Amino acid sequence: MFNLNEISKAIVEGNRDVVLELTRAALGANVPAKEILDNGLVPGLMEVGNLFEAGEYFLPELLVSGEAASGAVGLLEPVLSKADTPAAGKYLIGTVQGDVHDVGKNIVIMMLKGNGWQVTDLGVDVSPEEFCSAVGKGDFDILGMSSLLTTTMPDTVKTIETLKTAGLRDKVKIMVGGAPITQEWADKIGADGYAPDASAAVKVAMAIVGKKEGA
Ligand code: B1M
Repeated sequence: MFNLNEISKAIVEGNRDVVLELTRAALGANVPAKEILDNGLVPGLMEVGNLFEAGEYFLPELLVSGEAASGAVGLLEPVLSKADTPAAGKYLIGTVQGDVHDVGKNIVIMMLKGNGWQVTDLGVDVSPEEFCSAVGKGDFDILGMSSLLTTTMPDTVKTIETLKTAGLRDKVKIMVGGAPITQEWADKIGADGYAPDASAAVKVAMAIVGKKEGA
């Protein structure tokens, strides 16, 4: 049996080489990519967050652990993004302005792609104007905004307001997510959907366009 705790430990230690080596080994041992994420990478990052909050880790530690996790997520991409389902719809996504966290967003993207979504990723630190311009030019079913900081949550509202001003709010359904975001927040700002994690994001997206997962 593969010990995924070793991946968590290497994430906490910020040891990118070991994280990559163990992730490759886990994939080679046929451990499902979702399990590597849920029981290896994510718990490691959560522990890093706890150590940061406790004042034992600082920004450099967050950075190296974040980079190690991003590298491993890259290795899981071909597995998680492989879609054998019919086209589900078009999804535009980005991390809101002032926020550079993208590990969670990238996992959401992989899961969406793996379920037949065509995804356009605007990256991180995306301004309301950039979101708005992309919505105007494209024919997306859903716009998804990721926010990992309490200080950037209001940027989800700014984007919605900017879309309203441009007369584009009704052109697209809006989903929000990220650690500090809640269903209550989504309701308050008038978003059409909220998901606490990547698997739920796929379910919510499918429900929004009236399709079933894997259908
Ligand atoms: Co930062 N950071 N960080 N950080 N960082 C957090 C988020 C924090 C909780 C750590 C802590 O204090 N415990 C804290 C935020 C506190 C708060 O506001 N509530 C924090 C802070 C304070 C900061 C800085 C301000 C630190 C500083 O400078 N003093 C700074 C801000 C920089 C900025 O953005 N302007 C900062 C910087 C960074 C790094 C850049 C160094 C690095 C990010 C690297 C990267 O992303 N490429 C980093 C990291 C690694 C973290 C932690 C440790 C890990 C984040 C992560 O990847 N989690 C994080 C601690 C934590 O999360 N507990 C922390 C794993 C990931 C799989 O989960 O991103 O939540 P998550 O995504 C999930 C769900 O949320 C959901 O699905 C995903 C997969 O299941 N989801 C969606 C996400 N987006 C979605 C969208 C959807 C639906 C679901 O629909 C559209």
